[in-house]
Amino acid sequence: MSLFSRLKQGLSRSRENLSQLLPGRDVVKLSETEWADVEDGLILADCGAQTSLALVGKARKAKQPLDGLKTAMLQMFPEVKPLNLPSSGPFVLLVVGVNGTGKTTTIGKLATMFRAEGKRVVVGACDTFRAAAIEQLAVWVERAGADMVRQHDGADPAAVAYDAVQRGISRDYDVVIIDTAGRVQTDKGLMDELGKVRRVIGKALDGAPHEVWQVVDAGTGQNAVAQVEKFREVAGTSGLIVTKLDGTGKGGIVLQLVHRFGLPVRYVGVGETLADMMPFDATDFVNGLIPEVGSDNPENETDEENDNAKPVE
Ligand SMILES: Nc1nc2c(ncn2[C@@H]2O[C@H](COP(=O)(O)OP(=O)(O)O)[C@@H](O)[C@H]2O)c(=O)[nH]1
Ligand SMILES: [Mg+2]
Repeated sequence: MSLFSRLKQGLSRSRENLSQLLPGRDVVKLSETEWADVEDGLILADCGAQTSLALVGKARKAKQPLDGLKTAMLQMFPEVKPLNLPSSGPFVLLVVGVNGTGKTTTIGKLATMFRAEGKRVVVGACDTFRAAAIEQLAVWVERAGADMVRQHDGADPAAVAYDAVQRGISRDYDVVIIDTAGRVQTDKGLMDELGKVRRVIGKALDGAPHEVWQVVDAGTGQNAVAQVEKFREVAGTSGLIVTKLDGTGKGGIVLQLVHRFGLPVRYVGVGETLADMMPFDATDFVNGLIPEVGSDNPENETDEENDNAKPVE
Protein backbone atom coordinates (compact mmCIF):
# COMPACT_ATOMS: atom_id res chain seq x y z
CA MET A 1 0.00 0.00 0.00
CA SER A 2 1.35 3.46 -0.83
CA LEU A 3 2.05 5.87 1.98
CA PHE A 4 -0.68 8.13 0.70
CA SER A 5 -3.20 5.27 0.84
CA ARG A 6 -2.20 4.63 4.44
CA LEU A 7 -2.87 8.24 5.29
CA LYS A 8 -6.16 8.16 3.44
CA GLN A 9 -7.20 4.97 5.16
CA GLY A 10 -6.24 6.44 8.53
CA LEU A 11 -8.46 9.44 7.87
CA SER A 12 -11.33 7.43 6.44
CA ARG A 13 -13.47 7.43 9.56
CA SER A 14 -13.45 11.23 9.80
CA ARG A 15 -13.95 11.53 6.04
CA GLU A 16 -16.96 9.23 6.10
CA ASN A 17 -18.51 11.15 8.99
CA LEU A 18 -17.94 14.48 7.32
CA SER A 19 -19.26 13.25 3.99
CA GLN A 20 -22.60 12.58 5.67
CA LEU A 21 -22.78 16.23 6.64
CA LEU A 22 -21.34 17.98 3.63
CA PRO A 23 -23.27 18.49 0.42
CA GLY A 24 -22.16 17.64 -3.09
CA ARG A 25 -20.74 20.14 -5.49
CA ASP A 26 -24.19 21.10 -6.81
CA VAL A 27 -25.41 22.43 -3.44
CA VAL A 28 -24.63 26.10 -2.95
CA LYS A 29 -26.34 26.79 0.34
CA LEU A 30 -26.66 25.10 3.72
CA SER A 31 -29.20 25.94 6.39
CA GLU A 32 -28.21 27.10 9.87
CA THR A 33 -28.86 23.62 11.23
CA GLU A 34 -26.75 22.04 8.52
CA TRP A 35 -23.85 24.36 9.27
CA ALA A 36 -24.20 23.57 12.97
CA ASP A 37 -23.97 19.88 12.07
CA VAL A 38 -20.85 20.49 10.01
CA GLU A 39 -19.31 22.33 12.95
CA ASP A 40 -20.15 19.40 15.26
CA GLY A 41 -18.69 17.01 12.69
CA LEU A 42 -15.44 18.95 12.70
CA ILE A 43 -15.33 18.89 16.49
CA LEU A 44 -15.87 15.12 16.40
CA ALA A 45 -12.98 14.85 13.96
CA ASP A 46 -10.72 16.42 16.65
CA CYS A 47 -10.62 19.93 15.19
CA GLY A 48 -11.60 21.46 18.54
CA ALA A 49 -14.32 24.05 19.10
CA GLN A 50 -12.32 27.18 18.23
CA THR A 51 -10.84 25.80 15.06
CA SER A 52 -14.15 24.30 13.92
CA LEU A 53 -15.85 27.64 14.44
CA ALA A 54 -13.14 29.44 12.49
CA LEU A 55 -13.40 26.95 9.62
CA VAL A 56 -17.18 27.13 9.38
CA GLY A 57 -17.09 30.93 9.67
CA LYS A 58 -14.86 31.08 6.59
CA ALA A 59 -16.60 28.35 4.64
CA ARG A 60 -19.99 30.02 5.02
CA LYS A 61 -18.76 33.04 3.10
CA ALA A 62 -17.70 30.93 0.12
CA LYS A 63 -19.78 30.36 -3.02
CA GLN A 64 -19.99 26.64 -2.41
CA PRO A 65 -19.87 25.00 1.05
CA LEU A 66 -17.68 21.98 0.28
CA ASP A 67 -15.18 24.01 -1.69
CA GLY A 68 -15.29 26.73 0.93
CA LEU A 69 -14.45 24.33 3.72
CA LYS A 70 -11.54 22.86 1.81
CA THR A 71 -10.15 26.29 1.07
CA ALA A 72 -10.59 27.38 4.68
CA MET A 73 -8.64 24.31 5.80
CA LEU A 74 -5.86 24.85 3.29
CA GLN A 75 -5.51 28.48 4.28
CA MET A 76 -5.06 27.46 7.89
CA PHE A 77 -1.66 25.96 7.17
CA PRO A 78 1.20 28.40 7.54
CA GLU A 79 3.50 28.92 4.63
CA VAL A 80 6.17 26.27 5.01
CA LYS A 81 9.43 28.03 5.58
CA PRO A 82 12.66 26.41 4.43
CA LEU A 83 14.58 24.63 7.19
CA ASN A 84 16.70 26.81 9.40
CA LEU A 85 19.96 25.36 8.07
CA PRO A 86 23.32 26.44 9.51
CA SER A 87 25.77 28.36 7.34
CA SER A 88 28.55 26.04 8.52
CA GLY A 89 28.81 22.94 10.70
CA PRO A 90 26.18 20.27 11.18
CA PHE A 91 22.43 20.77 11.11
CA VAL A 92 21.33 20.01 14.67
CA LEU A 93 17.83 18.72 15.15
CA LEU A 94 16.34 18.23 18.61
CA VAL A 95 13.39 15.83 18.76
CA VAL A 96 11.00 16.22 21.67
CA GLY A 97 7.61 15.00 22.78
CA VAL A 98 5.61 12.98 25.24
CA ASN A 99 6.49 9.34 25.92
CA GLY A 100 5.22 6.89 23.32
CA THR A 101 4.40 9.47 20.66
CA GLY A 102 6.98 7.93 18.33
CA LYS A 103 10.15 10.00 18.77
CA THR A 104 12.64 7.18 18.53
CA THR A 105 10.89 5.56 15.57
CA THR A 106 10.67 8.94 13.84
CA ILE A 107 14.38 9.52 14.39
CA GLY A 108 15.05 6.20 12.65
CA LYS A 109 12.89 7.37 9.75
CA LEU A 110 14.55 10.79 9.60
CA ALA A 111 18.03 9.27 9.74
CA THR A 112 17.06 6.93 6.89
CA MET A 113 15.80 9.85 4.84
CA PHE A 114 18.90 11.98 5.43
CA ARG A 115 21.13 9.00 4.59
CA ALA A 116 19.21 8.51 1.34
CA GLU A 117 20.13 12.11 0.51
CA GLY A 118 23.77 11.15 1.01
CA LYS A 119 24.15 12.97 4.31
CA ARG A 120 26.24 11.70 7.21
CA VAL A 121 24.13 11.41 10.32
CA VAL A 122 24.97 11.00 14.00
CA VAL A 123 22.30 10.49 16.63
CA GLY A 124 22.63 11.37 20.32
CA ALA A 125 20.97 8.84 22.64
CA CYS A 126 19.76 11.26 25.30
CA ASP A 127 16.90 9.10 26.53
CA THR A 128 19.13 7.66 29.22
CA PHE A 129 16.38 6.65 31.63
CA ARG A 130 16.06 3.11 30.39
CA ALA A 131 18.78 0.95 28.87
CA ALA A 132 16.06 -0.45 26.59
CA ALA A 133 15.50 2.99 25.07
CA ILE A 134 19.16 3.25 24.08
CA GLU A 135 19.07 -0.25 22.58
CA GLN A 136 15.89 0.50 20.65
CA LEU A 137 17.50 3.61 19.18
CA ALA A 138 20.68 1.67 18.38
CA VAL A 139 18.72 -0.79 16.24
CA TRP A 140 17.03 1.97 14.20
CA VAL A 141 20.26 3.93 13.83
CA GLU A 142 22.13 0.90 12.57
CA ARG A 143 19.41 0.05 10.06
CA ALA A 144 19.44 3.62 8.87
CA GLY A 145 23.21 3.49 8.34
CA ALA A 146 23.83 6.31 10.79
CA ASP A 147 26.13 6.55 13.82
CA MET A 148 25.29 7.03 17.45
CA VAL A 149 26.76 8.74 20.49
CA ARG A 150 25.75 7.04 23.72
CA GLN A 151 26.71 6.73 27.36
CA HIS A 152 25.59 4.35 30.06
CA ASP A 153 21.94 4.40 31.08
CA GLY A 154 21.30 6.94 33.79
CA ALA A 155 23.87 9.33 32.31
CA ASP A 156 23.07 13.05 32.22
CA PRO A 157 21.07 13.61 29.00
CA ALA A 158 22.53 17.09 28.58
CA ALA A 159 26.05 15.64 28.69
CA VAL A 160 25.18 13.13 25.98
CA ALA A 161 23.66 15.89 23.86
CA TYR A 162 26.81 17.95 24.27
CA ASP A 163 28.98 15.00 23.22
CA ALA A 164 26.82 14.29 20.20
CA VAL A 165 27.03 17.86 18.91
CA GLN A 166 30.78 17.91 19.57
CA ARG A 167 31.15 14.69 17.60
CA GLY A 168 29.05 16.16 14.83
CA ILE A 169 31.41 19.12 14.59
CA SER A 170 34.72 17.32 15.01
CA ARG A 171 33.94 14.46 12.61
CA ASP A 172 32.27 16.64 10.03
CA TYR A 173 28.78 15.14 10.13
CA ASP A 174 26.04 16.83 8.12
CA VAL A 175 23.25 16.14 10.57
CA VAL A 176 23.06 15.62 14.34
CA ILE A 177 19.75 14.33 15.69
CA ILE A 178 19.11 14.36 19.43
CA ASP A 179 16.67 11.81 20.85
CA THR A 180 15.18 12.73 24.20
CA ALA A 181 13.34 10.91 26.94
CA GLY A 182 9.58 10.95 26.74
CA ARG A 183 8.05 13.06 29.42
CA VAL A 184 4.69 14.32 30.40
CA GLN A 185 4.39 18.05 29.93
CA THR A 186 3.17 18.44 33.51
CA ASP A 187 6.34 16.96 35.04
CA LYS A 188 8.30 20.05 35.94
CA GLY A 189 11.56 18.28 36.79
CA LEU A 190 11.73 16.53 33.46
CA MET A 191 10.68 19.60 31.53
CA ASP A 192 13.44 21.61 33.23
CA GLU A 193 15.89 18.94 32.21
CA LEU A 194 14.73 19.25 28.61
CA GLY A 195 15.31 22.99 28.79
CA LYS A 196 18.84 22.20 29.97
CA VAL A 197 19.42 19.82 27.04
CA ARG A 198 18.42 22.61 24.70
CA ARG A 199 20.72 25.16 26.34
CA VAL A 200 23.69 22.81 26.40
CA ILE A 201 23.28 22.12 22.68
CA GLY A 202 23.51 25.88 22.13
CA LYS A 203 26.74 25.95 24.14
CA ALA A 204 28.24 23.18 22.04
CA LEU A 205 27.38 24.98 18.80
CA ASP A 206 26.27 28.55 18.39
CA GLY A 207 22.80 28.76 16.83
CA ALA A 208 21.96 25.11 17.60
CA PRO A 209 19.55 23.43 17.77
CA HIS A 210 18.56 24.70 14.35
CA GLU A 211 15.19 22.99 14.48
CA VAL A 212 13.19 21.51 17.35
CA TRP A 213 10.62 19.07 16.08
CA GLN A 214 7.90 17.92 18.40
CA VAL A 215 6.41 14.52 17.76
CA VAL A 216 2.67 14.33 18.33
CA ASP A 217 0.60 11.16 18.25
CA ALA A 218 -2.52 11.77 16.15
CA GLY A 219 -4.43 9.41 18.44
CA THR A 220 -3.93 11.62 21.51
CA GLY A 221 -6.80 13.94 20.68
CA GLN A 222 -7.20 17.19 22.60
CA ASN A 223 -4.27 16.55 24.93
CA ALA A 224 -1.94 17.25 22.01
CA VAL A 225 -2.79 20.95 22.32
CA ALA A 226 -1.57 21.08 25.92
CA GLN A 227 1.53 19.11 24.91
CA VAL A 228 2.55 21.53 22.19
CA GLU A 229 1.81 24.54 24.36
CA LYS A 230 4.17 23.34 27.08
CA PHE A 231 6.95 21.93 24.92
CA ARG A 232 7.01 25.05 22.80
CA GLU A 233 7.59 27.08 25.92
CA VAL A 234 10.33 24.86 27.35
CA ALA A 235 12.05 23.43 24.29
CA GLY A 236 11.16 25.98 21.62
CA THR A 237 9.25 23.68 19.27
CA SER A 238 9.75 24.95 15.71
CA GLY A 239 7.94 22.25 13.77
CA LEU A 240 5.66 19.27 14.20
CA ILE A 241 5.75 15.65 13.16
CA VAL A 242 2.39 13.97 13.50
CA THR A 243 2.63 10.21 13.87
CA LYS A 244 0.18 7.32 13.69
CA LEU A 245 -2.00 8.97 11.07
CA ASP A 246 -2.44 5.41 9.77
CA GLY A 247 -4.20 4.56 13.02
CA THR A 248 -7.34 5.47 14.83
CA GLY A 249 -6.57 9.19 15.17
CA LYS A 250 -9.22 11.37 13.66
CA GLY A 251 -6.86 13.76 11.92
CA GLY A 252 -8.51 17.04 12.83
CA ILE A 253 -5.91 17.50 15.55
CA VAL A 254 -3.47 18.53 12.80
CA LEU A 255 -5.68 21.46 11.83
CA GLN A 256 -6.19 22.43 15.41
CA LEU A 257 -2.46 22.48 16.16
CA VAL A 258 -1.69 24.46 13.05
CA HIS A 259 -4.46 26.94 13.80
CA ARG A 260 -3.48 27.38 17.44
CA PHE A 261 0.28 27.51 17.10
CA GLY A 262 1.03 28.44 13.49
CA LEU A 263 3.75 25.78 13.43
CA PRO A 264 4.64 23.97 10.22
CA VAL A 265 3.92 20.25 10.03
CA ARG A 266 7.11 18.80 8.56
CA TYR A 267 6.35 15.07 8.26
CA VAL A 268 3.64 12.59 9.04
CA GLY A 269 4.14 9.05 10.28
CA VAL A 270 1.91 6.40 8.73
CA GLY A 271 3.33 3.16 10.10
CA GLU A 272 5.99 1.45 12.15
CA THR A 273 8.74 0.75 9.63
CA LEU A 274 11.54 3.08 8.54
CA ALA A 275 9.83 3.77 5.21
CA ASP A 276 6.54 4.85 6.79
CA MET A 277 6.98 8.58 6.89
CA MET A 278 6.21 11.21 4.31
CA PRO A 279 6.65 14.93 3.96
CA PHE A 280 3.47 16.65 5.01
CA ASP A 281 1.34 17.87 2.13
CA ALA A 282 -1.59 20.07 3.14
CA THR A 283 -3.57 19.33 -0.03
CA ASP A 284 -3.24 15.57 0.36
CA PHE A 285 -4.21 15.90 3.98
CA VAL A 286 -7.30 18.00 3.33
CA ASN A 287 -8.35 15.68 0.50
CA GLY A 288 -7.99 12.79 2.91
CA LEU A 289 -10.14 14.48 5.51
CA ILE A 290 -13.02 15.74 3.44
CA PRO A 291 -14.58 14.15 0.38
CA GLU A 292 -13.17 15.04 -3.00
CA VAL A 293 -14.94 17.95 -4.57
CA GLY A 294 -17.28 16.67 -7.27
CA SER A 295 -16.65 13.04 -6.44
CA ASP A 296 -19.58 10.83 -5.53
CA ASN A 297 -17.48 8.04 -4.20
CA PRO A 298 -14.18 9.22 -2.75
CA GLU A 299 -13.09 5.65 -1.99
CA ASN A 300 -12.77 4.82 -5.66
CA GLU A 301 -10.09 7.28 -6.54
CA THR A 302 -6.75 6.12 -7.67
CA ASP A 303 -3.81 7.49 -5.78
CA GLU A 304 -1.06 6.12 -7.98
CA GLU A 305 0.21 9.55 -8.93
CA ASN A 306 0.92 10.08 -5.26
CA ASP A 307 3.24 7.12 -4.92
CA ASN A 308 6.19 9.38 -5.63
CA ALA A 309 5.54 10.99 -2.24
CA LYS A 310 7.41 8.03 -0.80
CA PRO A 311 10.69 9.33 0.62
CA VAL A 312 12.69 6.14 1.04
CA GLU A 313 12.28 2.41 1.19
N1 LIG B 1 1.08 2.86 13.51
C1 LIG B 1 2.10 3.64 13.80
N2 LIG B 1 2.86 3.39 14.88
C2 LIG B 1 3.89 4.21 15.15
C3 LIG B 1 4.20 5.33 14.33
N3 LIG B 1 5.28 5.95 14.88
C4 LIG B 1 5.62 5.24 15.98
N4 LIG B 1 4.80 4.20 16.16
C5 LIG B 1 4.80 3.21 17.28
O1 LIG B 1 4.61 3.89 18.51
C6 LIG B 1 5.27 3.20 19.57
C7 LIG B 1 6.14 4.19 20.35
O2 LIG B 1 7.18 4.63 19.54
P1 LIG B 1 8.57 5.17 20.10
O3 LIG B 1 9.36 5.63 18.91
O4 LIG B 1 9.22 4.20 21.00
O5 LIG B 1 8.07 6.44 20.94
P2 LIG B 1 8.89 7.41 21.90
O6 LIG B 1 8.61 6.95 23.30
O7 LIG B 1 8.33 8.77 21.65
O8 LIG B 1 10.33 7.32 21.53
C8 LIG B 1 6.06 2.08 18.91
O9 LIG B 1 5.33 0.89 19.06
C9 LIG B 1 6.13 2.50 17.44
O10 LIG B 1 6.24 1.40 16.57
C10 LIG B 1 3.36 5.59 13.18
O11 LIG B 1 3.52 6.55 12.42
N5 LIG B 1 2.34 4.71 12.97
MG1 LIG C 1 12.02 6.95 22.66
